[in-house]
Amino acid sequence: MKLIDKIKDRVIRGHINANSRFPKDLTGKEGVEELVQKAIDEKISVGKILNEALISSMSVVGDKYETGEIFVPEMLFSAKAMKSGLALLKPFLIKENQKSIGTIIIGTIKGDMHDIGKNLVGMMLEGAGFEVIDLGVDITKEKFMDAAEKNPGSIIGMSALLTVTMKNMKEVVDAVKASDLGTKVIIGGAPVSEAFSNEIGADGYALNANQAVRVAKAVMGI
Ligand code: B12
Repeated sequence: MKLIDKIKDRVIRGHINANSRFPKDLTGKEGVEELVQKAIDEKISVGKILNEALISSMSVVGDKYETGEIFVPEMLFSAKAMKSGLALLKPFLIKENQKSIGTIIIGTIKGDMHDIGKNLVGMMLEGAGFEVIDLGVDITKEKFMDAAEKNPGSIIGMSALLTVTMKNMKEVVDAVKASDLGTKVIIGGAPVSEAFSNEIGADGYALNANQAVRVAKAVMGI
C-alpha cells in the first residue's frame, strides 16, 4: 500500500501511533504519527499529506458514521489520529516571526464541538501572516462580541459542522451589524454554503482553509 493510502487507512481506522491500543489488530503497528513523520522525511509535499491523506479520510469517516458502520467513539479515535498528523504538519504551515497583516478571531459556534477544520483554518491564516485569536469551541455570541470589542478592526471567523448549529451564526452576524464596531464576519464548515452566508448577511464564505486566506484578505481589502 502506498504511504499516502496507508496514512489515510490509519486515520479512518483511528490508529494514532504504535502504542495506541485502538484498534486492537493494529497495536504495535505504525500509526498516523509514525507514518506522517515518514512522509515528511520522504519529502512528500505537505499539501499532499494534508489533502490526500488527512482531510480526505475524514469524509470517509463521516460516511461510515452516517451509514451506521461506525459510531461516535470510533469517530473520536479518527479525529484524534487526524489531529496527531496535523500537529506534525503545523510547523510547515506556519512561518514564525512575520509581521501581522491583521487579526482574526476564530471559533466554533455555540453548540458545536468540532474543531479540526477551525484549527486548520487558523493555522493557514497564521501561515499567511494573520494574528489568530482562537476562542475554541461552543462559542456564544457574547464571547465573539467581547473579543471583537477588545480587538478593533479584526475579522470574526466562525465554523459550524452541524446543520443545527449553523443557524447560531446569524445571531453573531446580527450582533456585529447592530454594533458600531465595523467588524467583518467570515464563515465556513461542511454544511455552510455561499448561499447561506449571503442569507445571514456574513461578509465572506470559504469552502476550505486555502480559500479562507483569500477571503480573509479580500474582506480586509488586501
Ligand atoms: C471528526 C468528527 C467528529 C468528532 C469531532 C472531533 C473534533 N475535535 O473536531 C466527534 C466524534 C467529537 C464528533 C461529534 C459529533 N458529530 Co461529528 N463529525 C466528524 C467528521 C467525521 C469529520 C469533521 C472534520 O474534522 N472534517 C475535516 C475538516 C478538515 O473539515 P471541515 O471541518 O469541513 O473544515 C474545512 C472547511 O469546512 C472549512 N472551514 C471549517 N471551518 C471554517 C471556518 C471558517 C471561518 C472558514 C472560512 C472555513 C472553515 O475549512 C476547513 C479546512 O479545509 C464529520 C464528517 C464530515 N464529513 O465532515 C462528522 C459530522 C460533522 N458529525 C456529525 C454528527 C451528527 C456528530 C454528533 C451530533 C454525533 C453524536 N450523535 O453525538 C456529535 C456532535 C457533537 C457536537 N455537539 O459538536 C454529522 C453532522 C450531520 C449534520 N449535518 O448536522 C457529520 C457530518 C457526520 C455524518 N455524516 O453524519 N464528530
